[in-house]
Amino acid sequence: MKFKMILLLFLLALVVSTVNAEGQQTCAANLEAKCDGGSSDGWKGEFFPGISKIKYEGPTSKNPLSYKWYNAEEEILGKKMKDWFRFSVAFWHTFRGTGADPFGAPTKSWPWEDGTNSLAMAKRRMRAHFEFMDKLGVERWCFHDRDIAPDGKTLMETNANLDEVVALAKELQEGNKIKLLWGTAQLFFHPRYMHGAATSSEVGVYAYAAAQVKKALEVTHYLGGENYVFWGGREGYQSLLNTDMQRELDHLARFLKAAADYKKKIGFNGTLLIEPKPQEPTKHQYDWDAATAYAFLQKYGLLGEFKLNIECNHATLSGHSCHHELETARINGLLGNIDANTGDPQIGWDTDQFLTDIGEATLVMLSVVRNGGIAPGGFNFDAKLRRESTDVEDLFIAHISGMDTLARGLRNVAKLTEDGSLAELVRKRYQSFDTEIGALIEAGKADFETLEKKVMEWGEPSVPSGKQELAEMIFQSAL
Ligand code: XLS
Ligand code: NI
Ligand code: NI
Repeated sequence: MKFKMILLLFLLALVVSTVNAEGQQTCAANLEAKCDGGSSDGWKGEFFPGISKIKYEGPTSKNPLSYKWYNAEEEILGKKMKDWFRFSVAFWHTFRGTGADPFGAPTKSWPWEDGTNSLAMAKRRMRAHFEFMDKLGVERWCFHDRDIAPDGKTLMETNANLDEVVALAKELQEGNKIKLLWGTAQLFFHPRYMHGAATSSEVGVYAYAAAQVKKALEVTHYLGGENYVFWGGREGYQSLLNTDMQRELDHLARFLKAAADYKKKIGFNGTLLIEPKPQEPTKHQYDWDAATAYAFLQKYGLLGEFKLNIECNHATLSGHSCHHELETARINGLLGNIDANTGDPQIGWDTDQFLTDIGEATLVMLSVVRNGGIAPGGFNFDAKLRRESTDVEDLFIAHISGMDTLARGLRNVAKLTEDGSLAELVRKRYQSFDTEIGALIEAGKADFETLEKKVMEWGEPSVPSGKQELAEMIFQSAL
């Protein structure tokens, strides 16, 4: 009897330990633990056990882990929803975001993190990232070079680390049919970049940044990246008193031209994108907003080589709306990509929240639909969980919510398009130009004498209502 009991307990223990080895982590979820000495990433089984593939369940679903509005394969305005959006997960927020803020320590303790910045940890994180995208049903991702692999002691060692993680990412991309929307170089975190990268006052730093971008372009190309982003977080100034602004802008232009040349040299066909932002961390970033970036590209003969990556939170920081920035980019043929996020009207910095305002999402989608889509760009969730959101499932919920909000925006634009009255209101507003004299003006053939003659003939012009409230009413009725 006693023997039978012991045998039973032994068998039970065996079953439990096997299940554990197959389905759970094998490394402690903490601190200095390097359970396998760093040779492999030492994780077996799923990273997100208990979460299965997120499905479309429709607007009546109460399941937080389902799509209510985003139905990837559904056709809207002649394109599948997934092709309008080309959604992307930002590796830095989702897998490197710690919840720390200028006043407080990290709050996240994801089970797969061991507290180190080792190469083994980088690989484990990469595998968690691909399982996350697969379960979420998002087919694209974005990264900074230093998010995905740790710095080494020399540039050579750093590049070797990067190559090792990139090789794994390439394997995982192929296995999961996931693509790289864009890569970028982190030219703002390391102290060497404190005065800027391409606009640093130190020539050695300019050269270092060039070497870093060279490598980042190469790995982006190797991973089949569809775009490459330049966000000049430290390309700006804190004080004009110690800054030669003209020289710094000239250097920035030389740097971007060299990047465009190198892109061609290695046969990389992705679009180069500049991401405007007015400030933070600098007091004044040179690529302040879309119009400033456009003027810069024009001045330095770089139009045609670059497009823009518009981030909604950056738009509001610059005193514009996201819609304004998107329209400015669109009408100049520069709308390349969207960093889909939003800010907080009461907090003055780049809070990088997931977009949940349906009105804002509808305005964003108005521009995107007018542009005929944004491929080869996409919607990159440059957005992070709030510091207080600490469950693993929150990572899913946040992305689902952002995707559903934008999907509602697209559905609303389809309603507005079908209804047609908003477009008709705008058409009517300008119809006085659909005349002989209007056509002359638009063709640049109406001189001031001709126009003066017309005024003598017409007398005081009649000025009709702008119908703003009606436009707002039509817009609201689609939400
Ligand atoms: C920061 C930027 C950054 C870029 C990529 O404010 O949004 O995350 O998108 O370097
Ligand atoms: Ni961004
Ligand atoms: Ni940002």
